[in-house]
Amino acid sequence: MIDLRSDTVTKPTQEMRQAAFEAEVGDDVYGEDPTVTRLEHEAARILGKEEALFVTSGTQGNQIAVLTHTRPGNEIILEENSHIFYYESGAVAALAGVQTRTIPGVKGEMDAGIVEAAIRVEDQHFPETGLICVENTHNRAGGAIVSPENMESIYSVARNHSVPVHVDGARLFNAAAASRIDVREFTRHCDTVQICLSKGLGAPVGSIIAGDHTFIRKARKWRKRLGGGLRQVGMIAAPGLVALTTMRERLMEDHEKAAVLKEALQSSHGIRVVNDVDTNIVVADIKGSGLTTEGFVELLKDKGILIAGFGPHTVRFTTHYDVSMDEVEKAAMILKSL
Ligand code: TLP
Repeated sequence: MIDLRSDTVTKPTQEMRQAAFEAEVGDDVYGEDPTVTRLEHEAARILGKEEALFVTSGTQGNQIAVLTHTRPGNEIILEENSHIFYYESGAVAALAGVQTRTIPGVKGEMDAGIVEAAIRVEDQHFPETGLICVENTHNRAGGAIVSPENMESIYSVARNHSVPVHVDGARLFNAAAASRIDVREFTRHCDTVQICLSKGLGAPVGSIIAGDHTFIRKARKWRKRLGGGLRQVGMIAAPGLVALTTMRERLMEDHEKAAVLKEALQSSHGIRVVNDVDTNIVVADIKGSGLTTEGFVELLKDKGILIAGFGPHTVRFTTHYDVSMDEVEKAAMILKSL
């Protein structure tokens, strides 16, 4: 099977397995796991933040950020198709007790003027705006890159109103690789950031949240409250460290694979590519094929390709380390023959 459902399906490399096997460990709740400490220091350095914290997943990282930045009854501003709003099981309402104010984006980017207009003024009737979230790359916008300029304009507005900005950067390294700039060109325009080790970077488990010392101290407490304080966590931090230090450079290869799929889909009858394919995600409208999303997913499965349903008439192809260019070219041939 050529598995293009998500970059979350990657399995740990031999080097990651070896690193897990050999990891020096200790009880991290006592702050005694040298491997996770090394991972957190390295992550903070790469992301240009004072401190970082290892968390179990992207969802946990985002939720800890929302819990740390806000109080129940706050309102948070996010893009209307953002992962935190769309795919996290209503956690911000269930856990943080905040309400959401969604803003339509263009290719994942929110307009800073619209964000500013959505920030609440002081009035006894209104909730307080507790947080603005930006997603980069933007998953439902098809892995779209939110430019540093857009992030800067939103951060500037946010600071004028003393509202913090959190970036869901599950795939932020894809944005940096495709833009050929240091990831800090993005992270300097936010207070806190979450990055996933277990997507394009290929680690089996884990995410990082990063911010200033005060944020991380509070976030550590929320992680504990949520049951995310782990013990000999070096076992899974070690592959995360391999992912963070050795797998960023090669993300461009995934983008090249996505470009091959894009080209194939564009020449398939009844299929329309709807995103720009900035990075490793291709979204296709399959209405013209006469099939439902489920029918299309099944058809490709019968031909040896796994993809993800994305909407009533849309599907998502995601490239990653565990599909080779040969496999992608094979998938492209099949798609062209549809
Ligand atoms: N995205 C997954 C699914 O949940 C949709 C995927 O296959 O793309 N932020 C963004 C932008 C994400 O795309 C994801 C995962 C997360 C956060 C959550 O990460 P995990 O799965 O580690 O909780």
